[in-house]
Amino acid sequence: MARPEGLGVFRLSCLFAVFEAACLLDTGMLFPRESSSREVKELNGVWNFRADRSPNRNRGFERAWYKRRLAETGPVIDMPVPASYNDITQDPTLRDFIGWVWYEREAVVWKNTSSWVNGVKVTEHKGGHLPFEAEIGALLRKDPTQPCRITIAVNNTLSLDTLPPGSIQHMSDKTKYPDGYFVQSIFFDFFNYAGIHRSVLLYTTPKAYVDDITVCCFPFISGLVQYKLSVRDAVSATISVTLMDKGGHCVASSSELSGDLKVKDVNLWWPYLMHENPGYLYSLEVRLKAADEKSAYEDVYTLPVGIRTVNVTSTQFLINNKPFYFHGVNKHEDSDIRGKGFDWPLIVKDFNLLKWLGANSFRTSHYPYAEEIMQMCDRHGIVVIDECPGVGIKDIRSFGNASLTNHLVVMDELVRRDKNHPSVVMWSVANEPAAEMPPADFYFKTVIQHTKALDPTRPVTFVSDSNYARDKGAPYVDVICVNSYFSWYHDPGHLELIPLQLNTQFENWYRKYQKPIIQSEYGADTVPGLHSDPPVMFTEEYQNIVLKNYHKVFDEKKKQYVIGELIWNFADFMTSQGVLRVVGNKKGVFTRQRQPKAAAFILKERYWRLANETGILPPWTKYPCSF
Ligand code: BDP
Repeated sequence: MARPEGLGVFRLSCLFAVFEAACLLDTGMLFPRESSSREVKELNGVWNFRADRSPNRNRGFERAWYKRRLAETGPVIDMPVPASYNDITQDPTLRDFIGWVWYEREAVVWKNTSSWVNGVKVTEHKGGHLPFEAEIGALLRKDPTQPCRITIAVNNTLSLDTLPPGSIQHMSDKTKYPDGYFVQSIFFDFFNYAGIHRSVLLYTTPKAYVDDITVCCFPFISGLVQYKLSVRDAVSATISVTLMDKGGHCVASSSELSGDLKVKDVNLWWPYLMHENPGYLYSLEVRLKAADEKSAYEDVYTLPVGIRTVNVTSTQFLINNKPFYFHGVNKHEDSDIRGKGFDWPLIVKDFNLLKWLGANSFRTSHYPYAEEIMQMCDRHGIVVIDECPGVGIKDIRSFGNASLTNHLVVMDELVRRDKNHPSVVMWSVANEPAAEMPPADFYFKTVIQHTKALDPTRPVTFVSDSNYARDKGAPYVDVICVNSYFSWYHDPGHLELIPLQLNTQFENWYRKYQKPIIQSEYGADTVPGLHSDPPVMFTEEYQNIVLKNYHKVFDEKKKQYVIGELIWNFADFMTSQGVLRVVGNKKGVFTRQRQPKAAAFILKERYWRLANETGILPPWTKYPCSF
């Protein structure tokens, strides 16, 4: 579509990971949406690709591969976007590649408008899983015949300061390793997939535009939405804010940059299985009109808004002032071939499986998931514990100032991206850090307090390993999340010990902190089709008994202060190779191909029963529902 010259601001938005980048934290990060004033173009598809295999992995920069077509500086292969590059070819060295890889494609921006000045660096971003964007309007030149060339360099090298941390080991023993040999050590249990995992979008706004919207609902106040807008490049602007219900009827409006919208007879946002109409979303339409000496500008952005409150007491988690029990899963962004690449068929299948299971929640273990997934959660009423990539913080050098600063920036980015999702009810700042290390206390106190200051409306947690010291991080959080693997990593094979050990775990944590507790992980590796009675480890029967023994204790403790249970894991997933992993982690209740193991049926029975027992599940959705 043609845009009148001078009105367009073009932005290249990468909803993915990786690459060093300067992302100004004072700008908004609204998901690019089309409207009468905005256009969005997906740059997904097949890109040209080359891994920089030079010894220092730096040839691409030294020889300025971005200055010309990638195919002119060396061989290229086809690479789908979005996808991890690791499992796309038969080449084992690409699967395990560490360093810079280069992506490139050409795109016609919009018919009859300008193309980009190729080869000019527009942005860089540090850290994966969170979006970044660059304004490229200034680089456009009037040459409608030339498509623009977009080059993106991506690097999966981790350091002790990155989130997650990792480290490179250079092997100097010439009797064992060839010259220049190095490996990357990681301290987390999933394959370090890399590449452009999420969509690359090009979008336009008018010159003056709505840059950010923040909506929030405060505990105990029903039907009140507080909002705040930030606008760019509008010297004087007229604002109109309209909150519309599903039928498009205005239920509240304002003409201020910030304020309260009070909704009468409000349709609250409810979790799945807690209400007959879960995931109710209003639309907040923001219209900005501005003018300068040259032109008049109008921008329109519509944000889905769910109205709900969240609150925590010493024994309960309240959504809309009603007790909410998390019966859900931990997930990974992971599947065959595409690795961590975003894939709609997979996402929709996973949501169908979640609903089949009767799961009302998940934790984004161990990094932020694609924004489209968060939008699905909003629409379907799936409650989310939103975790940052603070996984595997195990080395004492990862508790220094550089890491801490980076962790605070990542929390800024995560909150900025996900603050408006009603499905997000809690932030998780880390998974199983080495909390017994002395600097951990100051480190997590700082990160947790920072997160609370960023968003006073949501509780904060960090996920503890039951193994580790119990006094780091936990004093500052609102909800205690504990992972434990009784009869698996502790006393393997001794299923009979689960009730005693789990009971002790809960009692110890609650006695010390008087805060509600979520069992944020438990489970057992299970090779589908492997059977044994009496049960032995790795069989489907063993996984079943682990679950049942945990469930007995949950049933007792949920009468007191246990407010949720999240199985590890929703589906089997890929890990690095090692003697403890047989082609990945097999603790899924579904296989990696999303077929149920026997445990999935046990979980399904339980979750539907739990939903019924809360007494708020309306009769027309009673188990076995429509499945
Ligand atoms: C937990 C970790 C998780 C692992 C799991 C396991 O949080 O990332 O995958 O153990 O070992 O401690 O299966």
